[in-house]
Amino acid sequence: MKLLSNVMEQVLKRNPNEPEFHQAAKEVLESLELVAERHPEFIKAGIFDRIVEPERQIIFRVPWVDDNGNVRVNRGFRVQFNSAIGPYKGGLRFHPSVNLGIIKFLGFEQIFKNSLTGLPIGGAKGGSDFDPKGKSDGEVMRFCQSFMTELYRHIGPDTDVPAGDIGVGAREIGYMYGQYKRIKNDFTGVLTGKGLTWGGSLVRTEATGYGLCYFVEEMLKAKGKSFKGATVAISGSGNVAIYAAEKAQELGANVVTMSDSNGYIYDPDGIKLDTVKRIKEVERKRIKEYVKYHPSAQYTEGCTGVWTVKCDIALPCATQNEIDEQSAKTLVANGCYAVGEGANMPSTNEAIEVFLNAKVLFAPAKAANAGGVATSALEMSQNSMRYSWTFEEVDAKLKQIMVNIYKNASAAAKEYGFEDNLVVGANIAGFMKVANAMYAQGIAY
Ligand code: NDP
Ligand code: 2IT
Repeated sequence: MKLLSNVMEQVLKRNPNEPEFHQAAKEVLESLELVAERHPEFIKAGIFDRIVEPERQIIFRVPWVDDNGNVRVNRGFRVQFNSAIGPYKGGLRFHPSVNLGIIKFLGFEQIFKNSLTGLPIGGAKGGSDFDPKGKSDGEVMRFCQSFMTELYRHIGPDTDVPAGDIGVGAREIGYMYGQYKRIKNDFTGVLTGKGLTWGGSLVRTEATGYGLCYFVEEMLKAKGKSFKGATVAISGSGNVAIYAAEKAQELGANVVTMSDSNGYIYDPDGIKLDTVKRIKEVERKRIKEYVKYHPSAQYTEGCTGVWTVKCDIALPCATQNEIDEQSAKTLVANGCYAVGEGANMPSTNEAIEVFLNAKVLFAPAKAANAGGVATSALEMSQNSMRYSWTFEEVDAKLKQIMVNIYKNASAAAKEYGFEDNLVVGANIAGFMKVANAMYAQGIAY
């Protein structure tokens, strides 16, 4: 890094103890060095210095009462990173690991991802260190209500539109939407991922996983390959993993693994998704339950072991940094020829190097998992029109968006001399639109 090394230095200095944010910023800034060279006007206008600094960061107390009458206190976050091309947009994550640095890395990634969708949405992320695991419905409801009692004043259908992420699904969106509506007396599209009878969009539940497979299929097609007959390893067993598995199977793949933070299952005959959906979506139990129903499958403790299973295509759909350098080397040694990132930043920067050096077809998260937020933006459109499209209409739009993202990322990679490097291509294509908008809108003194 030459032109942008001072920007990275400033990120490190100004944001101590935020390794995930440093990692995300480094990957993007390294990709943008040539852009900086070709666009001195962006340097002069401080675009790079400004884009790494969130427009607004909100941290708040979330007190709630558990089933035993004890007062509990969690911390809530909303980082409104960039609004150059549209209202802030991005999910809410409820997980005990959540801290400001993690929300900042996610919000930063969201700027470029949202830009890649081609739809008018800015970048944001939020969440809490609340752990929904083991909590009753009543506890989750009271937490969500308390969280929204503060968050509501910072969001709005034309200001900031949150959605789900890890630990936030249909149930949590429902409780938060109910509380927002009660406080504001407004029935608006302030959240996405809503239920289908109260403003939600068809396909939003499936969108991230389906979109991931549409993207990967396009990437494979360019090299004369496809999902048909391929052995696929998937990590995670949440929203993204389940619908990635569903679409991969539909496209003819044999999906052989799924996991959670405790361990992974291996079913050489192909994962039975009905069982996974029942365990995870209805019963909210652990993935190891799967082997009770399918004794020919194996369960192994420890989640990173999933990458030792031989596969053609790997779809990491759990969490950040779940594939390190060693796991990447194991995947390559076992013949894996394509990786599609369903989770946000699931590969470390060292793992990405391994994949790119081995000429593995690599679909980076901010391009490959953009189908979720793209469909959220389609939900916003439908809410504005007070109208709903059919499943087929939304699905066709999602597919077209994913194909376009692939085309734009691969064209940008080629234009800048990095043919086939979708990491660089996605970063540049996502950045350009935001940078041009920031440039046009001037600097506020
Ligand atoms: P869910 O909460 O539905 O599922 C998360 C899954 O990942 C669970 O199986 C969970 O296991 C596992 N997981 C979570 N944390 C860890 C960890 N530290 N180590 C190992 N496994 C872990 O979340 P989603 O499916 O929505 O999200 C998965 C990923 O996809 C995240 O990176 C998210 O940011 C990203 N994403 C989500 C989108 C969406 O629309 N939902 C859109 C784009 C990206 P356990 O139950 O044990 O915690
Ligand atoms: O990481 C993501 O893109 C999401 N969690 C989805 C965000 C959204 O607003 O739908």
